[in-house]
Amino acid sequence: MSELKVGPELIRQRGRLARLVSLFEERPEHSLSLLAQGEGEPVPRIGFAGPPGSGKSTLIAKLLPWMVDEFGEVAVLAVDPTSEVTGGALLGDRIRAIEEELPERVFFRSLASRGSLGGLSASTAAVARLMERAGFGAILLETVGVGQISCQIAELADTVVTVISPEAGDGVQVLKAGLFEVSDIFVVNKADRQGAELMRRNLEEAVEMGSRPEDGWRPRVVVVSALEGKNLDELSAAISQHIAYLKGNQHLTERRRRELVSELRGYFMDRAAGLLLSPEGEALLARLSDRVSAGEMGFSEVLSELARFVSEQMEQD
Ligand SMILES: Nc1nc2c(ncn2[C@@H]2O[C@H](COP(=O)(O)OP(=O)(O)OP(=O)(O)O)[C@@H](O)[C@H]2O)c(=O)[nH]1
Ligand SMILES: [Mg+2]
Repeated sequence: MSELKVGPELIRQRGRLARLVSLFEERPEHSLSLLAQGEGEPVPRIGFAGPPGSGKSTLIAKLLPWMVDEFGEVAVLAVDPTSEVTGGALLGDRIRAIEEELPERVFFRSLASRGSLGGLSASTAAVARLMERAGFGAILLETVGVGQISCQIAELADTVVTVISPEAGDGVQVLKAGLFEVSDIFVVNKADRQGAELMRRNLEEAVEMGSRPEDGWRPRVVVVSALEGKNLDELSAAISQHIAYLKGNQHLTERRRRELVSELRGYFMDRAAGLLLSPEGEALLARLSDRVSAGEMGFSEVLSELARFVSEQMEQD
């Protein structure tokens, strides 16, 4: 794997950036080569989750001018496990309009799953790391739908903003998806409609009853109307406070370390499994098992042989 050099100049080279995104989407392990350049300051990743149609994209579009003022260039990644055509396309339209208004400052990309959900979350993490190195000041993630990916948002995003509309059933969907436990900020959107106030009270009660460590973050509940641009200040303040909380407690650094540990473990295990399943690996396993059956070799010697094989093969890469 060749080492990639990526610096803050990349943010201005949109063509090269787009090509690297495609590469990392296909082969997330390439993002590990960026680590040779050392760890930079972690860039906040803010995830927006919630039921379809609750207003995530509208809200992101309305928040972008503030985000850009607050953090500098912003990358928006739409994480769509379903397809490239449905929900993600909608987001695309809305964010692209803003991308045109703030062309130098916003980069939008839709990441659709080509394979497994796990693959989508690995490629999202890889692309987020690329954006971090390219000099973006914040990374926004919008997930589409309330499936499994919206729960994985907690692994990908540092700040989880769950957007709910007062429509019947939205609250239930959030609970069913397990989003309640991972949310740092609840947004009751569409305050211009009936039922927003009741939903806020219910959420606040639920937050009050929930358990959390004494020094933990108390999830906020904010009522807004993305459409009318109402009360967005309160939401942006809550987002800033959460980021300050994470930075103040070294949580961001710790999160990146944990992410890296799990990536390294994952890639090593994938690579080792691939080698043992290769024709050479299969042949070695067959030879070793014959010797074990013949009483010529013990279990720990077998493991040493396998470890040697894996390490020699990996060095040849
Ligand atoms: N009345 C009202 N409608 C809103 C508000 N915010 C968004 N909408 C409308 O709700 C619909 C869905 O908005 P989106 O922003 O696409 O919602 P989303 O959560 O991104 O939807 P998916 O990406 O499909 O999950 C659109 O018709 C918006 O115009 C609001 O504050 N009030
Ligand atoms: Mg959307």
